[in-house]
Amino acid sequence: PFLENVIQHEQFLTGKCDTTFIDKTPELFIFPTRKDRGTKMLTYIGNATINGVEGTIKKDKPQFTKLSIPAVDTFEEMPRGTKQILDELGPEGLAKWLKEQQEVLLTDTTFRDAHQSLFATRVRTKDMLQIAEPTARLLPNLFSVEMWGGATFDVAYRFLKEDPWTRLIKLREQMPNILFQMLLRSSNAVGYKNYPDNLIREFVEKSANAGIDVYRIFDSLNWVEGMRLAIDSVRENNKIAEATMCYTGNILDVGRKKYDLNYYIDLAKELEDAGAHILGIKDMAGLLKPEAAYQLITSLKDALDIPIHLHMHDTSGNGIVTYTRAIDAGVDVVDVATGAMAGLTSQPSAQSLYHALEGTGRQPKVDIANYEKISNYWEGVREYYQDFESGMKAPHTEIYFHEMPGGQYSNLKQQAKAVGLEERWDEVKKTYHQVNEMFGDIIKVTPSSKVIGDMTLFMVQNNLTEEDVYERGATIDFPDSVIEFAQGYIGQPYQGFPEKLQKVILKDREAITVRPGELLEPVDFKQTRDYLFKELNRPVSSFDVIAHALYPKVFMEYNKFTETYGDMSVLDTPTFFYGMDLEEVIEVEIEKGKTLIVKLNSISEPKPDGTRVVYFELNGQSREVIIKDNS
Ligand code: 3PY
Ligand code: ZN
Repeated sequence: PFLENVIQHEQFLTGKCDTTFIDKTPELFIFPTRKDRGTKMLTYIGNATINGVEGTIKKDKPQFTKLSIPAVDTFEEMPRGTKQILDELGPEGLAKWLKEQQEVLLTDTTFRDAHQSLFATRVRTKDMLQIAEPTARLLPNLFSVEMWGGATFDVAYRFLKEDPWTRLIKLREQMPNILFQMLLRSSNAVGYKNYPDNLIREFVEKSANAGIDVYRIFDSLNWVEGMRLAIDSVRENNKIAEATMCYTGNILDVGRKKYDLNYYIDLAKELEDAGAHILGIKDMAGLLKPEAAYQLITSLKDALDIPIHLHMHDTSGNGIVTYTRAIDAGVDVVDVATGAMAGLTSQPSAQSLYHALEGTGRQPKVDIANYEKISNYWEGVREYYQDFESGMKAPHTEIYFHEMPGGQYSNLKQQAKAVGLEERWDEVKKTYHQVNEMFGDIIKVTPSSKVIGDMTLFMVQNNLTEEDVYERGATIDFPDSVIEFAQGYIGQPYQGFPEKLQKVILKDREAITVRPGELLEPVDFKQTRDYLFKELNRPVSSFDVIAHALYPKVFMEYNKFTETYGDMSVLDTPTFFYGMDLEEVIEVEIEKGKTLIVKLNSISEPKPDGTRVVYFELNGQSREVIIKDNS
């Protein structure tokens, strides 16, 4: 609106105006009032109070218990950790050091995959920051903290209305001693499609500068060609390339030949040759059974020189057994989550594993009492996010049948609910299995899992059988992600596409067999920066430019939000999700040393136009905001 007001008007600029100009163009004289920070924030709180927040259940603000933040001496010197080892020895030196350790090392995923898999990636930076320094001080022997990448990037902008780069930078300040790890979807970066090569390089360089040390790099079809650029970029930045193979199927099932032990050994060697400092094994659904883990790790230890890092989800309830067998076989690092954020679709519990390894000689060197303190904190925080939990209450061994990744389960369930398929969830899971077979039994992890998920919902919603797809395919408009998959835009599946299905989906479209990134125009960073500067009317960082290149729409909407309401990452989480109770008083530190005290006094009945007046006190002064009641 600023750009359209009177001083930009052509006629005004020529100077040829008399008073009729005002009469003819009254709209030019409506000037937006610039709201101050306090009013913007009150508008957000008023809105959350009256209308609720997307994804939460509209209800009175729940009463939460006070969080238990472990006391640490912040004046003491920070204990040394793996970050110092990397800085001193470099990535090769660190990998060598890792192989020499007698005990198994731990990656803690609480800041990333645990909440991605338990409650749709909703943990806000504020809740991480309060426990960051205590974690660094109380658990300095961790191998790494996985705290970025995967879905955290998108969800931060889209739903939490906060900047993921700020999360990285602030956490880094608080945790200078432990390696920071992220999940990088190779040429899909932290998105769902292929991006141009220069964007991947820029993303790796800038995230490395901002604090990422270990990159778990995977391709959603285990297609090594799709991973080379990411591996090379990480190496060029002198960071740790953990090239990763995704585990699917079951190597113990002799009837299922596609992904057998040899498949994984060959793939691992290819990744080592491609420059991996560490081999990652990513069991995104939790399908690796204990004996399979023993055989796999034993063979890989024989075949490779680099250390091995195992990641899994505990959906089946067998996670600790799998880990203990993998540790017997010599795995170097495993992924765990702090107890209160572990189990089910998340990672196995750090504390459970610690106790399970007593007397084995490979028990991790962590202070278990400290882990319990950290876990207590998260137990409280988890309550804030109750509305996003998937509802899974006990282990699901049916995972071995449908093979859905931990991170997808809660998401797909939400999506199914959104399109009215909640009652047919069982059918959705069965169809998911069937669609995987139709697609030739593919690796299922973001974004290939999304292809299977989208096709599944599409078939269930439209009551389509497999035969229908082949017989009536010519008249069916398949979901975009399915078409892109058939076109080769997310890469080449192992042993190729099933031809008949590919033809039905493609119709007269062409499929590619080269790396999609080769065909994409490079991003013009300068042009993006100029565009953003003009649009946002504020200084634009390299981080903004990358974010816009990755998700233009989400990023612009995020900016619109902050323009309207300000930076709401400063609010406590209960207020962010549920607004305020009548008579409640909260304190909001909007910047260091600057705190606003907010009291909600009353809310008027709706007026005929559907608006309500919300009466606050802000630092003792009355303030009112007008909010449209959407109910
Ligand atoms: C992601 O890509 O976000 C995953 O966690 C896949 O398992
Ligand atoms: Zn995972």
